[in-house]
Amino acid sequence: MAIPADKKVAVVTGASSGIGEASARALASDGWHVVVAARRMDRLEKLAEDIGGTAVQLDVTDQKSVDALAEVLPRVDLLVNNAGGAKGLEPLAETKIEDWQWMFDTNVLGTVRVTQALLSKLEAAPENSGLIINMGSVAGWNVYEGGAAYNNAKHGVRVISRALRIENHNVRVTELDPGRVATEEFSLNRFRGDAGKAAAVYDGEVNLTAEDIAEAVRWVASLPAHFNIDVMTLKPRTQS
Ligand code: 8X3
Repeated sequence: MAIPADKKVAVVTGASSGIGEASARALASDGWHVVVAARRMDRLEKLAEDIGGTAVQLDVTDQKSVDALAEVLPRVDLLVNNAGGAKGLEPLAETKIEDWQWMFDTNVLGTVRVTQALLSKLEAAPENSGLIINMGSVAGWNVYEGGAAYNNAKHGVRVISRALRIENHNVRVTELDPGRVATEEFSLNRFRGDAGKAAAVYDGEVNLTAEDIAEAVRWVASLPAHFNIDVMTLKPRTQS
């Protein structure tokens, strides 16, 4: 679907599943025109059809792909930098450098690339209402065994949120930091496709769902332009 110029436009990266998909659905139900962006077009097109949004293929690790996204957007009122993920859970001594590179390229540089490309459009939102929501993690506050690379990357996302807030007063910046959210793909990716290990993380636990996080996205995005939420930590009741 074409992107209307007379409706508030939200861009959600990593929208083909999990928190990204749920956020896109929640925002659409609140009246946003949602541009869903990710690599997997088959899933995106179905989602866009469901929510009356627009699907755009995006690889946040590829500058050309990010620039192409910016080119098709007549306006942007909200950017949800959600693309990212974890790969591996080995002790630092055994981590693979290519896993670090992937985690930095998606979580950190992906957030920077998309933010840089869309910032002027966000700045042009009416009455300085432009908003960026960065998907951080409790991993950006803590260090846990096997988390060295992912912890680093999510600490990096937090630095991006803070730097933007200091440097740019025309655009609001919120960081959402989820804890344990039962999202199959996140865990499968972390455990390199081992479905048993991926599921075991959530078994017998109280978990949040992607829809819980999407509810926070929807609420933050509904706030008036004078109101900025800096950081929200979102955890299931039993997660310390
Ligand atoms: C994912 C949450 O606790 O696995 O960002 O690091 S955690």
